This record gives sequence, C-alpha cells and structure tokens, in this order.
Amino acid sequence: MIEKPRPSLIAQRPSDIEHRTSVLESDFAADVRRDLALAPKQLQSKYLYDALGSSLFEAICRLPWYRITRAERALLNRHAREIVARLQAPRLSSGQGDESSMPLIVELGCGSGEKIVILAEALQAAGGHARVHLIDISSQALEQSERSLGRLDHISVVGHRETYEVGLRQAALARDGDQPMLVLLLGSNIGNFDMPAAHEFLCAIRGALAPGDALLLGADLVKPETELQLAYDDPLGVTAAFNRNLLVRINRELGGTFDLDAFAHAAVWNPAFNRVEMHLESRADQRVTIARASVSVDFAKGERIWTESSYKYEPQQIEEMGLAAGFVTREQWIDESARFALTLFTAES
Ligand code: AVI
Repeated sequence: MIEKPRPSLIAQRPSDIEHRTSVLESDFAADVRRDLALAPKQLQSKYLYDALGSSLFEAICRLPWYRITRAERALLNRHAREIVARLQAPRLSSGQGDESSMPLIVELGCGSGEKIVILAEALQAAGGHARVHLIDISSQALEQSERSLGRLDHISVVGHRETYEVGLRQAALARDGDQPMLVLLLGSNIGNFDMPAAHEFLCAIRGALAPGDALLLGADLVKPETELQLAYDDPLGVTAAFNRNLLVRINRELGGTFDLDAFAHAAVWNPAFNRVEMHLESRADQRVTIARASVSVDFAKGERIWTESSYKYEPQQIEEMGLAAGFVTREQWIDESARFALTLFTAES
C-alpha cells in the first residue's frame, strides 16, 4: 500500500501563489475595462466566482428549479462503476499502486467536489488508486473539494487555482509514463463557452490526452423555455444575487461605484442560439466609475451588461462536438426528466 500524500491545494510555491494572484487581479481590471467598452457591454462569467459567488452558486445547485446538479449526480451514481471500469481495467485490478498504472483524473471546475468523490469511491471499491488534479479559479471550491476527497484512501490530490487551460496543461505535465487519464468536464460547464470557444476548448483537452484516454462531459439539454426561466431566474432570487454579486465584487476589488439597486437581473432564452443569457439591466441613466480599472462608464436606462451564456444542446450535437475535436462516443446516458446528458468519450489516435 502506498502512503497517501498530504493533499496540497496549489501545486506551486507560496511566492508563486502571491505572484499569480496579483496577475489574476490585474487581469480582472483589464478585462472589466475592455468588456464594458464593448457593444453590448459585457463582463466575463468566470468573474462570478469569488467566495460569495461560489457559495451562491452552491445554493443555486440546491434550488428545486435548477436540476443540472441533481440529475448529473444521479447519472454518476448509476454509472460510476462502468466509467471507472473503462479506465484501463486490467491495470486497475492489479491493485499494486504502481505509479504508472494509477489513473490520473483531472476535474475542470471542481465545485464542491462531490461528483469526483462518487467516481473516486467507485475506483476505490474496485481496488484502484488514483491521482486527482482539481482545477478551479475559486480557492473556496478547491478547498471544499480537497476536504471531500481527503477522507478517501488511495487518492492523492493536487489543486490548481488556475483557468481550465493553464491547469490542464499543468496536470498533463504531471502525468507519469503511460498513466491513463480521465478528464471530467461536468455540470454543463461547457455550456458557458460560446460554440467556437467550446470547440477550441475540447480540442485543447484532446491535445492533452493520449489515444485511449477519456473525457466525461456533462451537458444540459434543450428543454421548455418555462423550465429554463425558472432555473435561471428563480423565485427565491438566488440567481439574481449570484449575478448582481459581480457588481459587489467590482466595487470591492476594483473600487467601483455600482449602485446595486440600480441594476436588475434578467435571464433571457435566446432560441436562435439555444442559450440562456444572464444580463444586468440598468434601471436608470447613470454613470459608474471603477477607480482601479481607470474607467467611467455611462449606462442608459434599460441598457444591459451581458454576464453569462448557458448553451443547451441536443444529444446528437454533443456527440458531434466531441467528434469534431477528435473524440468518439463510448456511452451517452440521459436523464429524460431533467433533460441532462452525460457523455463518455475516448480520444482517438
Ligand atoms: C456553472 N454553470 C454551468 C452554471 C450554468 O448553468 O450555466 C452557472 C449558472 N448560472 C446561473 N445559474 C447557474
């Protein structure tokens, strides 16, 4: 039996962490300045996830009207054994803990970590070991996932507080010999990329994999507009708070003067693109200054800031997206009631 390494949150030295954090902050100011000058005005959805934003997103996942998380968890519980069995079963069953036979599982956007725990438990039950790399821009999400995985034997954890692209590159570099790799892109996180960016991202994932490695993709499906409206503009106002918290964050971190009462949450289904858009709509003509982004921005009454897109797919479209990036579908499991799909791809040579 190998000794379980102490999980570390960031695979970097402390001085590097400080450096990376300040770089992330200056990126934030530059992105805000640039994106509020666009027409229509925009803010990137990755900035929704500060500590409070991550907690609000966790709360969204518990709302009765937002079904993605529960549907995906149910599919994972039902199929975890099949998924881990595909991680090169003969090598896993040796149970030797040999480094090169130990699968590398990389989760892009780990959230609270509960989904990867389902797979890690199934792997452990099958007598396997795994090295897990968690990639998230939220340190709170990384800490929570680390805690969730920390109680499992035979699982070592490395966290990367990075964007998906950078974290994936770092995780792939840590690969040992012909160690099999499984990348998890769950929770319909792919849906927050526009179509060209989603294709580019799937190609980047494929580029980090070797033939036979796997990608497990969770993606939300097209469903009636009334259900989507409730999921993205819930009666409790949690999603509205999640969206408006971005303005709270800009005020706090960049010295902004956003008046929260002067912006309303709006969720709009755009059928031409099969996406739900989140916006913040100005309730009045107003000027906002953001000191640390060196910018003043004028808003007309009714003008919107576009903060997020959540694309919804047809099952076949998900398979085609994988194919276009160099994957083949091994399985696709669908929750017909919540209209959510989990697709297992393998990388082709
Ligand atoms: C993280 N992501 C997949 C969520 C979604 O459904 O697009 C974020 C979210 N936005 C509003 N509610 C949830």
